Amino acid sequence: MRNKTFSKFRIKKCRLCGSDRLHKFLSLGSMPAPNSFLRQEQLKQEEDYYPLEICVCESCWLVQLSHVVPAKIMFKNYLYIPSTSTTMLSHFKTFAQDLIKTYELSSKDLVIDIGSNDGALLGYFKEREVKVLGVDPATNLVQVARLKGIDTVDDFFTSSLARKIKKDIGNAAVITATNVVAHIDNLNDLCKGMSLLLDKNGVFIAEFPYLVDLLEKKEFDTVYHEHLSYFAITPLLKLFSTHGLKIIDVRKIPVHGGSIRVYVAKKHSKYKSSNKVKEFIKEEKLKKLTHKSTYENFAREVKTIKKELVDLIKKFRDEGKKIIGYGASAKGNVLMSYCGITKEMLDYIVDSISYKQGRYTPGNHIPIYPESRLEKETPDYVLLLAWNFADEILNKQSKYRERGGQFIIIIPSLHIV
Ligand code: DWN
Repeated sequence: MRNKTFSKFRIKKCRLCGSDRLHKFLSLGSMPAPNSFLRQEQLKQEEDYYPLEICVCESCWLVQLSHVVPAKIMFKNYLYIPSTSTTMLSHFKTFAQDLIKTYELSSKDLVIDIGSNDGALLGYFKEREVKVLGVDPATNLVQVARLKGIDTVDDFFTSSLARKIKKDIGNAAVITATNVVAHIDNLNDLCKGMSLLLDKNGVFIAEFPYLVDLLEKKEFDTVYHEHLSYFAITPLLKLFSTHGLKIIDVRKIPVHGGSIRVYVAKKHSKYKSSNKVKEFIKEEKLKKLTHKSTYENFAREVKTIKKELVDLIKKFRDEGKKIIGYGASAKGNVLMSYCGITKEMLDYIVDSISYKQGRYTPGNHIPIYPESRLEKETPDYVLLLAWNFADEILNKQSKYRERGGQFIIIIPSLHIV
């Protein structure tokens, strides 16, 4: 079955500063969009492949993808649902409670969540009587949010939508964006919209994977078509200041392999920038994020990991061992595609999300079953494709491990537990 490869989506300019000095440092090959899981009847159809390459802008040092897959293809029907993980649910609950306390939010205040998914985060504000509004383009998830009573706009967040919300509903005391800013192509329009919608002393809080963690823990499989940007504080300072905004605080958070939470306010708001911002900038200088060699070294390390993993799986298969995958994740699809892991190497994958069960992974067509299959079978090894939930999953599968089953974990280094 032929696969159509789209190289036409290559960018010519940096999405943050417009420079054309884009230095490509790693190519992971071409592969389907990472969440495009297939039904049985689609297996014989042609799949669309998109180049997955990463570059760094030598002007503002934003790390970004070299190709942009149209957002409608990736996000109109979306299968990433963080609320399926207890780790993420408790993360959202603590996050919401912390914001309500810090900014003394009440029923008079409006909180808007950009990329609100199934409304899980906003639900924690709503239960405390805070006014909420979700914005998300995934029609399948917007329906779920609305059924939970979370008002949600079924669209991408843009400055024109921000203008409409401001006119129809009013300004926001808080705007949140968890794992969505990295997915947005037009960062300048995002800032314009956010600036329009925030109260004078309003705060925008965004969470996204942190570039330093990606580089240091070699989390190359978090590079996929959905993540257009890989943020550090250095380029973000420039982005926000261009739009009359300032970073007032930064925190490191453990989710998704190491993320940062950035607090942004209007330049003339009552909030002052904390020293944390300067500390992050100093740290990033020490990590040489504005040196091309940093990215060349990362690319070399990734190629080593690929070889180690493929050799290990081939060795186990030659010994007649049975290996399956755990967590039909976007990152897992990138890992399998880049390392050439086929359905002959992994018999099947188990996953907790009902949307994904009964479907097949894009490209290599490995079947996905419910986790309960591991109660009945004991494959010799499980390749943990959702390593960001290692604790939760290893705990959940203690019985499989007591029966002698072992997990192969690749991040931050290849090891078996
Ligand atoms: O930005 C994004 C990152 C944060 O997450 C999204 N664009 C896409 C998404 O990437 P992902 O698909 O790699 O996400 P997850 O949430 O890391 O995928 C985990 C997978 O593992 C899910 O399909 C659910 C599954 N899972 C499971 O089977 N049992 C997860 C847990 C916690 C479990 O116990």
